[in-house]
Amino acid sequence: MAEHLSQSELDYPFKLLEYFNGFRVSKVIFSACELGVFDLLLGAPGPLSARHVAHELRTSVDGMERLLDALVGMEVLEVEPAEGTGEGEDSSDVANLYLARGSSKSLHHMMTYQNQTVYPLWTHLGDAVREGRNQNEKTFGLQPEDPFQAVYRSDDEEMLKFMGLMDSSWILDGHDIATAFDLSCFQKIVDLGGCTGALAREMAKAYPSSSVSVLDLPTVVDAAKKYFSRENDDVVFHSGDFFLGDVPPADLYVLARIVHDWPEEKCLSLLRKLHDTCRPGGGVLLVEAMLLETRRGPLMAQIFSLNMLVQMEGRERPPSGYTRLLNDAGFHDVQVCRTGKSYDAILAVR
Ligand code: SAM
Ligand code: ASE
Repeated sequence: MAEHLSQSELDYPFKLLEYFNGFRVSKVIFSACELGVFDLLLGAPGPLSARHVAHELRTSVDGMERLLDALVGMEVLEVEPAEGTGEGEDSSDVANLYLARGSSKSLHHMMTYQNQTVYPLWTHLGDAVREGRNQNEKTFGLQPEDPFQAVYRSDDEEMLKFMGLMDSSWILDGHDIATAFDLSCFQKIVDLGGCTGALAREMAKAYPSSSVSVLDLPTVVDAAKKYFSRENDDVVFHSGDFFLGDVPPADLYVLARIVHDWPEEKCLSLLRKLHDTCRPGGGVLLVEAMLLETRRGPLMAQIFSLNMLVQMEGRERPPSGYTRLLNDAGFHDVQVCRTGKSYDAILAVR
């Protein structure tokens, strides 16, 4: 192990200390987000003092001062001269674009979900590693047949939070995924487990002469139509269960963040069904955060793989893992496209 650490790390473990603080650093952002700090600053005509922010958001002045100071330390906020009061806090462009609730590229749902659902699960990472299974029972008192019964536990609120998280990923990566390969030859595209339809809309935008539809569980489709629909929506929704019964016929099946949720056998039986349903020349597009062939990175994909252990039943894979699954299901000509962002694309044809 020691040879992987630089000499300066041995003199003083800068990198390790930074990792130790990772949880608290992200908590600063999540808490500021939930308190409404970024929305207030975005809406304000100029920089605001900590006292003013505390007053508006009904928090302690002392606590808010320390929180804002930390956000300045993280370069999420900037200190500007403010009228009358001397100095004040102002949002950086990045905070206005990604952290404020109202912005078109807001990652608010991603932060809420990490903070309220992912972090509690990760409290039990050690147990997940020891036991080799997810921690839904310990964390939420649920051990259902299927991990999505835990994801969508109880009320609509949990489901909407998860759907918000899924939706927000495609704000960042949707266009790169839709255009990773030229998919214009596929007339009918079905996004299986397509959730809110966010990626499907990117596909419809990139391939205007193709028809794009989404299949998801009935309750998810109802919520997608009710809370995530667009004016002049060009995406059609179908209710169903991709493990039970038939899937709608298509030239291209998209499986975005589906394979990584499930154990190998379930993935294989789903892929075999798609192989049997699609015509020759038809294909399947997998969208996942792909590990390097050596599994030595990227760190984000390694962390996602642990997240699948803690919350789901699946894992992240290197290219060879997807190639083998696809070949075993009967697909050929597997092509891999790394986008350089969080998610990558894998295309195979029948
Ligand atoms: N593809 C979307 C994306 O990447 O943003 C959502 C991925 S999410 C991790 C998995 C999706 O599969 C959820 O929308 C979930 O409701 C759906 N799903 C889970 N089990 C399903 C089943 N048996 N049949 C159809 N959809 C299912
Ligand atoms: C899934 C994706 C996610 C299932 C559960 C999930 C994510 C969080 N929980 O398919 C998004 C990826 N983010 C992380 C932290 O893994």
